[in-house]
Amino acid sequence: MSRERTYIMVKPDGVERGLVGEIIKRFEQKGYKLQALQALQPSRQHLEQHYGDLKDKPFFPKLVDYMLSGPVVGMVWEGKDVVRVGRVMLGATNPLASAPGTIRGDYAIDVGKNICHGSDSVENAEKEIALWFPNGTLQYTRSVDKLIYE
Ligand code: RTP
Repeated sequence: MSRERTYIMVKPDGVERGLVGEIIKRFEQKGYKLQALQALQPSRQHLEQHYGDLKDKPFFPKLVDYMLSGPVVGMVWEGKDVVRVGRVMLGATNPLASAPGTIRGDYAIDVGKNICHGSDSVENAEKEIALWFPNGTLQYTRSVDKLIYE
C-alpha cells in the first residue's frame, strides 16, 4: 500500500470559525490516517518559506498577512492518493468555483478566506511536512486498514 502523505492546514479563518473538527472529521471518515496534528501561530518567516513559490504573485503580501491573522492547525494525513484526493476534498482554490460537498464549496466564499490548505504534489507535501513538523511524525499501523483497503 502507498505510504503517500499530505500536509493539510486549517487557516486562521477556519480555526476562528470552528471548522477544525469538521475538516478532521472528513479526512478521518474517508479512511485516511492521522500522523501529526498541531495548533500554532507561525512566524512571518515561516509562512514566507511555506508559500515561497508564490512570492512573486501580486496577492503574496495579502496572503501572508491573512495567514498571520491568527493560529493555524496543521496536520499530516497518510493514505492512498491522499495528495490528489485531499485537494479534491478541499475544493477549488476559489470557493465560488468549488463543488458543493467540498470543504471550500460548503463553507467559504472568497479566495482570500478559503479556510484550508492542501499540498499540491507528493514532493511538495514532503517539503511542507519537513517544514511544519521538523521533529517528524508518528508512524503506526492500524488494524482498521484491512476494512478500508482491499
Ligand atoms: P493552498 O496553497 O492554500 O492550498 O491553495 P492553492 O494551492 O489551491 O492555491 P495557490 O495558488 O497556491 O494560492 C495559495 C493561497 O493564496 C490565496 N490566493 N489569493 N487572487 C487572489 O487573491 C488569491 N489567489 C490565491 C488563497 O488563500 C490560496 O489558497
